[in-house]
Amino acid sequence: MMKNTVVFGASALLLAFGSLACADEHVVQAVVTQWKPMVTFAKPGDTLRFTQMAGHDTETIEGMIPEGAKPWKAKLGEEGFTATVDKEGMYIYKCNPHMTTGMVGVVIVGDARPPANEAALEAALPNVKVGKNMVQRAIKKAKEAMASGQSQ
Ligand SMILES: [Cu+2]
Repeated sequence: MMKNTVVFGASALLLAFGSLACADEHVVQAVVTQWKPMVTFAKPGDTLRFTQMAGHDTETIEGMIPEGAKPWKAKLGEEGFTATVDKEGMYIYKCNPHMTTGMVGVVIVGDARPPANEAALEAALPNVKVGKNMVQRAIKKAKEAMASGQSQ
């Protein structure tokens, strides 16, 4: 009886650790005026960690994340800022100082192809106030990355 309880306890502990270890952290570097990688693949619960952020910030673009997802915004130069992506779909984010020169990144969460909100993002594109063409370019890159299965 006692032994069973101990074994059960150990399994529960393993399960708990297992689910924790399952969430991955993806590093996104700010390199000059680009995100590297520009397109990241993730699963719900993963985090993005932004590095080399001197002179940069990161913020999700309004209307360019899955419905119900939590937007994020780092301060300018905030090193090691992390954002957790809980909802499946595409998230598009920018660096405010360099958005118009193409510093727009995408994280694709989950395995659905196309992502559930891809059409919604494209439909919302006309509402993007600044750097619309760069958002469009990022969506195109994301599609290429999904087709090849490689982050870019
Ligand atoms: Cu920047």
